[in-house]
Amino acid sequence: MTSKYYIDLEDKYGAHNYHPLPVVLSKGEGVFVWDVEGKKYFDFLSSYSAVNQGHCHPKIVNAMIEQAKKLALTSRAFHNDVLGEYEKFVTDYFGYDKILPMNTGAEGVETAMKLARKWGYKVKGVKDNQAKIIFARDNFHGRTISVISASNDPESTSHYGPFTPGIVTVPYNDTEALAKQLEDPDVIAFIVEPIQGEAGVMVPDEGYLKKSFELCKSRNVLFIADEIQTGIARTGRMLASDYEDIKPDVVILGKALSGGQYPVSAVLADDEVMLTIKPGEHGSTFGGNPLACKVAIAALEVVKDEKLTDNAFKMGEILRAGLRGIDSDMITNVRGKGLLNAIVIKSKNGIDAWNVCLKLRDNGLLAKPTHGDIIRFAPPLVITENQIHECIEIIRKTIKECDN
Ligand code: IF1
Repeated sequence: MTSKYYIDLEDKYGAHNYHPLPVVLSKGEGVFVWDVEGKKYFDFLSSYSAVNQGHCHPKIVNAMIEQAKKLALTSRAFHNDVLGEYEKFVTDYFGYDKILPMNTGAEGVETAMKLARKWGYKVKGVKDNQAKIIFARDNFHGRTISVISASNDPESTSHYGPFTPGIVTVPYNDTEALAKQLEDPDVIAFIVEPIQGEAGVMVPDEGYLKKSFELCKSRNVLFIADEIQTGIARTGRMLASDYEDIKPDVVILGKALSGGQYPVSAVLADDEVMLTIKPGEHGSTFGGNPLACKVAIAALEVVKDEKLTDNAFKMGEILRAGLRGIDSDMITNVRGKGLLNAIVIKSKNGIDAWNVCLKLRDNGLLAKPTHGDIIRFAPPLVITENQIHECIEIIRKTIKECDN
């Protein structure tokens, strides 16, 4: 069957809620994916930073298969012999008292919002139904109604109202605006991405996170980091928050927590916050299932065993230097941290970022444009130095083809 066959099937039987690059993948291994015609590509998206450990990492696949043969799901009505082991492992790994396991990123954010409200009423003493959560503008935290209630992107929000109340927004990278909102005693949390992914890999000024954290602390407000995309070695630190030596009150993880092998998300917090949620008040059929737990342990072990944090940092420096060395006025900006990067494309001869991505595809590298003019470059963190150089050459050659 050809690519066209599969694309037509999706078009006919699937909801039209995506506009994918026309390529149909059927196999992945490490930094590579293959399409149904057998063509091989470098994956420069990594499933939006879920596949940090590389596609189908044998250690993660093996953990999955072994557990799948034994016990996949108990629900939380009963205990299982893997959940506790995972909870100990992951809380030691990230240095928090407790974890609340969920499945998708959006659920993790929803959980953090509920947790923050509960803490606001039970510990901070805000009057019932008055709590407010601050978000940064241009955020992306997922697709559920409460989460899009914090969004200012019309694509995410229009015709999906009415929205969840108790949300205020401030400009990103603006601590003065944050300080002003924090004067409201009903504010209980600030939820922020350490680097805004969907906004186009917007890296804030150095010190922004630390200052924001300190402002929150001075007002008895929870600082909540959405590290779903930036966490688990992606930016060259285990968490992007580590760059500014802050320990968020609450951390939300997803994506690479499973190496992309299975939907696994988590909310981490210390007891003062986490123990405000009581039995029966929150949960999920699949959250913390034995399969997810084994996959996540393996995925986190791979990150340490293969020193992916260091590799992401080093390969990121080489990649950005290489991209900045491409002599073309079509590239107007190169930014990022570790292996979470983006270039900004100025259209030329009618060739825009989408066309550049089609040509990158033809030349063996897959990347996706966002906001019309930005291309994200985020390969799996297992990429080697030789491969990074090979990819810089593919990008250079592609830009040259577009730029004449
Ligand atoms: C899609 C972008 C990336 C996230 C952060 C929560 C979630 C995400 C910081 C929700 C999800 C995704 C989902 C994906 C596109 C994507 C994305 F382009 F929208 F911005 F990664 F860059 N917090 N990000 O980045 O996690 O519920 O999806 O598991 O197709 O919507 P989820």
